[in-house]
Amino acid sequence: MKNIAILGSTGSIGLNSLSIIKNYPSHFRAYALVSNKNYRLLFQQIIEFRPKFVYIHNPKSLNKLNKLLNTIEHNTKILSYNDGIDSIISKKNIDIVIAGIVGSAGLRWVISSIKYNKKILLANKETLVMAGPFINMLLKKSKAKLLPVDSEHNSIFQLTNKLNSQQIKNINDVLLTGSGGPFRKKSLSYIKLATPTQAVNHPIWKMGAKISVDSATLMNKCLELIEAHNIFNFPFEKYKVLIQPEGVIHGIVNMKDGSSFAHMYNADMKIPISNVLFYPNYNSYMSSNINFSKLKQINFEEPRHNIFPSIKLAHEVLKQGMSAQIALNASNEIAVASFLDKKIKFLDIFKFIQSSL
Ligand code: NAP
Ligand code: MN3
Repeated sequence: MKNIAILGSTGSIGLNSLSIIKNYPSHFRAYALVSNKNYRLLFQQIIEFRPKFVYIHNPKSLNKLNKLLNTIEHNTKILSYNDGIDSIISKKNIDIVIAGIVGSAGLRWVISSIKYNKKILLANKETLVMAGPFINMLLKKSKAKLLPVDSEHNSIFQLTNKLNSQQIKNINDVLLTGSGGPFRKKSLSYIKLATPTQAVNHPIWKMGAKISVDSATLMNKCLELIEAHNIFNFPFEKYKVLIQPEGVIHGIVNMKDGSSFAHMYNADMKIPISNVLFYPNYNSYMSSNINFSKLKQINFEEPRHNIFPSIKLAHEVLKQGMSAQIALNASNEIAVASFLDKKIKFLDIFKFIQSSL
């Protein structure tokens, strides 16, 4: 039995994780839940999963959660900002941490999880964009293990795990695929006027608002290039981005002998999450395969670099170094929040990032 801490339990990654845990009660137990504002959903999760510990970040939500908890009998200890992050992560019984908080708020939780030698399932890519080299340095000194949840990185992880050292040396390049987001086919004049509702309406994945906007700007692929660079040991030039609108191929490894390995499944985050949850054991999660005859075709195209400068930005900041990566991540996060608040227009996100850099 493995005890799990789910960081961001009320979010998209958190809900997918809980739905796996629920189906494997003899393997996994939701031991600690962490969230920010959504006290109503957290309350439901406390009733359903009976965690030992809960941390809620937002003070107003903490008050409201406590009021709800006064109406039931429970044995959950409620922690908050004043108790600190270590107070939860340091618990000896926690075996696995699912890092599913969105944005830079996730960084300190990952640092704490490394400090306490946890197995970390990393969805929070911003951590590696802000602090990749620092995180890798901490990992070297710790017994913690960091495993990728992000679908592209999880696919590359699974593919390269199946290759021997001779084959690894003979990799030509690694393709990070992306669906292209909701504006893949839209005209520049449409994109200029795009609303938050249109931007978060992702054609393939159902995800949180921030990553959905990142998918629409292709900044998600920018962040993922930097993420990949910090997880795997290939030179940066080896990573390429390719748009694959059906969202069935999640990673491709091209070999020097002309062959390619592609990792495929129906877009469902429970597949990569369960892969690393069970790792190093075989993934016992059951799901249906792609129905290839129904799918009929798989298309590929290059990103529209003239409209979306995101991929170029990844190359730029990696050349410039850590301060540029921190500035890129922070300015993107603020710009996306401002766009969602209707304070700036969609394409202003790029202007904001570029001027910050
Ligand atoms: P989401 O649905 O917006 O969920 C974010 C979660 O983080 C919520 O539970 C939120 O709590 C919590 N949170 C936010 N700020 C917090 C803070 N300061 N302290 C504690 N908890 C906090 O986001 P998501 O789509 O699950 O994405 C999470 C991360 O995974 C992102 O980094 C994203 O890039 C990455 N990722 C997601 C997917 C996906 O399929 N969703 C795929 C690949 C990678 P409240 O809801 O209570 O406010
Ligand atoms: Mn991804």
